[in-house]
Amino acid sequence: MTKPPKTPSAPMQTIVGDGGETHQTAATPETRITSNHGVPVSDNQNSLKAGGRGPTLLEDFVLREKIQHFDHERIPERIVHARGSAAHGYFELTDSLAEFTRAKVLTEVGARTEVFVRFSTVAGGAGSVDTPRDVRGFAVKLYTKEGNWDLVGNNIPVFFIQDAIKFPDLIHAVKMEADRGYPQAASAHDTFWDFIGLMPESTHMIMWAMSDRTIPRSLRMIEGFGVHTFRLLNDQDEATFVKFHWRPKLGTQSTCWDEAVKIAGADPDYHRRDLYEAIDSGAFPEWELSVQLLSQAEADALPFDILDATKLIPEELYPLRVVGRMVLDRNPDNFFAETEQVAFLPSNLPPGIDVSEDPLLQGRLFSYQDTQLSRLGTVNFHQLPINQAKGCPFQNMQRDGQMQTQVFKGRANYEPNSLAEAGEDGGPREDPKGGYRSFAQPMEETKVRLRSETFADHYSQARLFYRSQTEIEQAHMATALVFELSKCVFEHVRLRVLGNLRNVDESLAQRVADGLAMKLPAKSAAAAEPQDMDLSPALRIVGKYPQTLEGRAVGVLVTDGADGAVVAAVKKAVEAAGGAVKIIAPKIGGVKLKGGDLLAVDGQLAGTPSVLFDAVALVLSEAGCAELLGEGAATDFVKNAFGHLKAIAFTAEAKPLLDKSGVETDPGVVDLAEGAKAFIAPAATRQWAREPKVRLLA
Ligand code: HDE
Repeated sequence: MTKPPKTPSAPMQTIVGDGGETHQTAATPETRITSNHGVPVSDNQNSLKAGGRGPTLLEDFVLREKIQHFDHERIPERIVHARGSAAHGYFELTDSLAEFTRAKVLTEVGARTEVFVRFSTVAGGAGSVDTPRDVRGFAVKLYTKEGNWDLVGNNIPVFFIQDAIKFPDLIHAVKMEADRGYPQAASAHDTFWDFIGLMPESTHMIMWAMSDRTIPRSLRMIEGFGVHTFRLLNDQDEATFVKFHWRPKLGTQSTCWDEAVKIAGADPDYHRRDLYEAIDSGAFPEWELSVQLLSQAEADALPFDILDATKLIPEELYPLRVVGRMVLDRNPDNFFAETEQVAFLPSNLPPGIDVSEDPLLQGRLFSYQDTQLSRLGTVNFHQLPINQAKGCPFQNMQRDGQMQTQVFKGRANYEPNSLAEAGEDGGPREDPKGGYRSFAQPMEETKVRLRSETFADHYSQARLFYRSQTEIEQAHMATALVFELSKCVFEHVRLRVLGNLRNVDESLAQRVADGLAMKLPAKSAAAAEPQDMDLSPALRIVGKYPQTLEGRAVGVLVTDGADGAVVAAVKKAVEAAGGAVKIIAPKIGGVKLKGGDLLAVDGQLAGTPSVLFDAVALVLSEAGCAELLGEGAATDFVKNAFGHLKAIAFTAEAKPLLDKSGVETDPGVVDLAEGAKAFIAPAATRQWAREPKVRLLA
């Protein structure tokens, strides 16, 4: 019998046993680590080596399995909408649409349908920041009783292009430039504006993209739109056109551009964290689902084509009918398994909801199924828990494929079959009555590659959007255009966009030209002469959102020696109004208040700038204030709060810091001697009247 060889002695040192790692609990047969195949692992700290100093042995299957699995942890990120954040919740129908549809999710009042919602930016990679100027994706998976319904929308009701065949070009143009690999998550560069200038159909979407809608304050404060016109089909298979809208309970709210840029540095996960923390704290975000319904005759009477995704239907013409509400009340347990692996398909539709012939939607019906194959790697991606139909069984004769997790029994893998006659299970059958039926749209056309003439008007709705905005919003749009075009190196690119803008509104084009210090070029030729439409105030956001502290956060800057009673009064008033309070101080360990009490601190001043709050209060001691006068983070805290049009409350001791930070008195600058309650109304909104004093707008 051969004896096991002794560990060969190393010339310098022999390492045996563990390296001093601490394990807080001892493993039991139930809690011990195993390999992927169930073999218990004895040592998770040391690989198997020839002696303490190696080399490592190929035989170490525990090491190999662990490393190999790690090597393959990433899957391809989404080609667009790569960066996203998601949550679980439910949809509850409040008004039946039974007259128009047989989809149970839209006819059973009071019934709750589980949902999973993923919000996203479009252009940046999965690791990019949350606050670039970008469209936000708003993808809702409703696990209905009749199969999954994916309403894969955006926070803007129109789109850049009219035909799916242009999508790869649009995305190539907006993403990082091909040779240099930048800019990341930004449309402000030559290739994007080159494409836009050459695609007048994008002008309406550009108006929205340059508005404050693309720099949202929170994912809880964005609208969602189905964008395309869909059809509802009732029991008699009669069709009604429908547009879907999600409206946030907290109102549509945005940041300031300068603020969004600074948030990107202060907290790249600003929106993800905000959503997670809100749900975690029980402040569940909520949206109303509304529809606009139109008959074929009503659609025909509109001055634009409802199959054209660059057009919206003004609410003033077809009011929104509220039919339900959606509440997000649970965070994902695992980001990868849920948020990353969720696969939305615009082709996921329950019986009673049908597509239209919108050429953009038609392309999407192919793209999403296809993209999952490269992202998730198998036709069986519908079996992943997050993608599975939950409201009903799913069964058919589709079999096998990579990562098949279902174990099918019996021989019935084809249909029709008569196996039941021999006493075997024959499997599921088609259901002509309850199954999905498409609208019987009459068709007799010539095969062409053409754009319908009814899609030719590219400017009327761009004009409608711009002219319907408040003055403040118009100034922001003009300023955003100046910013973006200033980042374009090619003069001809800027000129072409300016020529297009003249078709939208001459004064807008002039403002942008002035902001660029360029001469206005000739107006571009328009495929159809733009028309003046009745203004739609519903398209504004300023002045529309509720003046409330709900969903808002107030940062209270406190120093040693500050008056605890004032801090408590501010906290009480803010919380009573539905807001959240965070205490900010120079040091994270706590603040020693006047009288000696220790106040817990949520954020250290240098790492918690005022851009992270909707309003701020300065509760300082005289000595604390004197010290902060020499701290750039403190003056930035105040200066930025003022510049970003936020309410600022202060104690008398904080006055020198206000002065040093250039704060001028206005109704949003509140002396706490007037009582904490005086701070609440200004804190519930932005101080728009202050803007001309702090910023030169185009
Ligand atoms: Fe998408 N889009 N898209 N899109 N889209 C994707 O699908 C595509 C469009 C939207 O959180 C991809 O699973 C084409 C309009 C959202 O997972 C891809 C066209 C609207 C999301 C794709 C469009 C959207 C996507 C990438 C032109 C608003 C994120 C990964 C015909 C109504 C969903 C994936 C999520 C994702 C293709 C245009 C919204 C490549 C070809 C219009 C919210 O399939």
